[in-house]
Amino acid sequence: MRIDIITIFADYFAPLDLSLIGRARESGLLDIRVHDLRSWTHDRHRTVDDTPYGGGPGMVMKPEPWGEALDTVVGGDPDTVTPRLVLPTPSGAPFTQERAERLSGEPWLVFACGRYEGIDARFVADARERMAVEELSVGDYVLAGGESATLVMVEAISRLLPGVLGNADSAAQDSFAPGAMEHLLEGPVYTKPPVWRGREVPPILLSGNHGAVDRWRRDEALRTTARNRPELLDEIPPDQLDQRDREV
Ligand code: 6GU
Repeated sequence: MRIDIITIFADYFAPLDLSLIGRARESGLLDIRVHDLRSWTHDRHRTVDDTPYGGGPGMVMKPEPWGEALDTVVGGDPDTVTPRLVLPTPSGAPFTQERAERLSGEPWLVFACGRYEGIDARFVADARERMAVEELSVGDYVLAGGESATLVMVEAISRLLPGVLGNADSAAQDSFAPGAMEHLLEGPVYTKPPVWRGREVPPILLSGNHGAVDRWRRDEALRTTARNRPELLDEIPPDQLDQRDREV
């Protein structure tokens, strides 16, 4: 997969050299290119923003650098694939695991990281004429810019690419992944030593009884969900709940 990121803070993306994503880039599974929006300005101050028409607080990002940046990154060849443009914004649709899965199937994504009060709407309208555009939010709070939201989305998408996770099974086991534990949050996990500061690992996890372990994990997932996200329990289709579930 190819991912282009356009930003005025290219240094913000240094973490993409590390860990899982760093290895995926080295192995060629991921081609991530970070671009400085200011390289498409032409004035001495490399201006990317201006005051909003209609008045009001803050600044708006000018359309010209964004338009030139997108033209350059996307290229002129109409025979090659066009990317999907992602606009991180608190006004966007919710970025969920389902969206991450869908986006992980795309060959090419471009993230346009806005700052200040956002990007001039004509840039978005112009882009929509040439490619699919998604405005996405990572949660109901306001960040200073799209950079940290882009890091979140790129990580969630990248780890779903075949070969990026060490254990091919681990993405399938995630909270929010489709399957038997869909709608449930994962419960507690344990590793060695068997006793730490007087606290034992739940003996069932040492029993070797896989059926009993699965049942215990489901019980704990139900308890964790009831405690932290009770509204998720209402999403579970009744036929996916057995008698034991209802007793937890
Ligand atoms: Cl994607 N951007 C900004 N600036 N703030 C946000 C957000 C995105 N998602 C939630 N808050």
